[in-house]
Amino acid sequence: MINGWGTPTGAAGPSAVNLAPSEAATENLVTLDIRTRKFDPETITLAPDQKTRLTIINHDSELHAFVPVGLLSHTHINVSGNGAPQFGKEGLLRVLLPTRGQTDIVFIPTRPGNYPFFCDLPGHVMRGNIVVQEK
Ligand SMILES: [Cu+2]
Repeated sequence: MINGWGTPTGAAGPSAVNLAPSEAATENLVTLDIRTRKFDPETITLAPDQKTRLTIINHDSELHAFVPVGLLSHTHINVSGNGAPQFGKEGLLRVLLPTRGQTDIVFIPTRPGNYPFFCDLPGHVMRGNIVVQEK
């Protein structure tokens, strides 16, 4: 895990029990599956300013990449899972997902717009769009 958001501390006290479900409920869970060299779904719509957990799962028996264009630049993110994230000056460049690999990216989309994503491995024609709705 990189850049933790502050996982709940404390064990089974009454306040921890009450806090955990409401924390989880505020997270928008989105799954992006990769199967037979396709992203599913190809279009993802996100609400702005809402904490989002994007789970990318590679069901294929070959390597794939998730390359987001613009969406996650200059954005604080939290990446976990067995994918290999690669970072540049502007933030996350791409995540390489091994066979049956999974990566979770937690972030808050703040800029409404249309953000393409694709897989940049040679010969793979795989792409999709993430739409962040207007505020
Ligand atoms: Cu691919």
